[in-house]
Amino acid sequence: MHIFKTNNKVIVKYAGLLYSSPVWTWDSFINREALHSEVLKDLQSITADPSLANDLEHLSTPIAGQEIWASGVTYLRSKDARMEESKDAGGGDFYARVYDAERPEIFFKSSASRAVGPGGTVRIRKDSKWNVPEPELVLFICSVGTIEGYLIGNDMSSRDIEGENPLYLPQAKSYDGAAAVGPCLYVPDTAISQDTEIQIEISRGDDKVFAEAILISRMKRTHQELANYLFMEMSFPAGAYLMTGTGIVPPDSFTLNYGDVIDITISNIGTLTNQVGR
Ligand code: DO4
Ligand code: MG
Repeated sequence: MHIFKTNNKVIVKYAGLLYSSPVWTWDSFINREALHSEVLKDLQSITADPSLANDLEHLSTPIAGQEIWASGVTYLRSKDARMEESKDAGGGDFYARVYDAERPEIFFKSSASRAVGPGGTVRIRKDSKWNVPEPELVLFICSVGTIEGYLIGNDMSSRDIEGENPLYLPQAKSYDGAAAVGPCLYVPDTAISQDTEIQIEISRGDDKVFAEAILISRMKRTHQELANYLFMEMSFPAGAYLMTGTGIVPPDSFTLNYGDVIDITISNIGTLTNQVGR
C-alpha cells in the first residue's frame, strides 16, 4: 500500500485502486501502530475513486508533523569515503570508530518546512564547492516506536564542509532544501525485504553523469536498532522519519551542479525526482 499527500488530500493506493476521505489528515492517518491493517479497516467503509489519479499529478511533500532525522556510517562505503575526506583534518578515526561502535551516529536533518518533496528543488549551499546527494531508505516510525512504513530520501551533503571538521556536520547536512523525501509513504504488510535495491541516477542535460545501485542488505545495522536509539530519550508525537544512511558515494572528482536532475528509485516504493537549485 502507498499513501500519498496532496495539498488537501491523503490518498491511499491499494491493489491498484485509489481511496481518499475528507476526514483523513496526514498526522492522525499515518501515526498508528499496525498502520497497514488499520488502513485496510478504513478502506472497508469507503469506495475507490479512479478520479483521484488526477490529484496524484500534483503531489506534496509527504510530511506534516514529523521531524527528519538521519543515521550515518551504516554502510562500509560511507565510512571509507568520510575517512578519506576528513583525513587532513585528523577526523578520519571518528568514522571508523562509529562504524564499529554499539551506538550509531544519529543527527537531526530537517524540519518539515525545510524539506522538499517529489519534483521539488534540492539545494547546494553557496559556501560549499563539493556536494553530493545521498540516496537513502527512510523509515517512518510511529509515536510508539514501531516502524510502520518507508520513503525514499536524499540526504544532500556538503562534503568539503563535513571534511573540514566533524564539528561542522550540522552545517554540511542541515540547511533549506537539504532533505528530500517522497514520493509517498510505502506501507507493506511486513518489514521491507532485504533484497530491496536503492538506485540513483544523476543527469546533466542529456548526459547521465553518475549511476549506481546497492542492496539494503549491505547495511551494517538493523532498522529497529536505529529506531530504538532515536526513540530512547526523545518523544515524537506525530512519529518521526529516519534516514538510514547511504551506501553510495560518487567518486571524489564528482560534485553536483545547479540544474542536475537526481532520480532515486527504491524497489516497491517508486522514484523520487528532484532538480538541484540555488
Ligand atoms: O557522518 C557523517 C554523515 C554520514 C551519513 O550521512 C551517511 O552515512 O549517510
Ligand atoms: Mg547520509
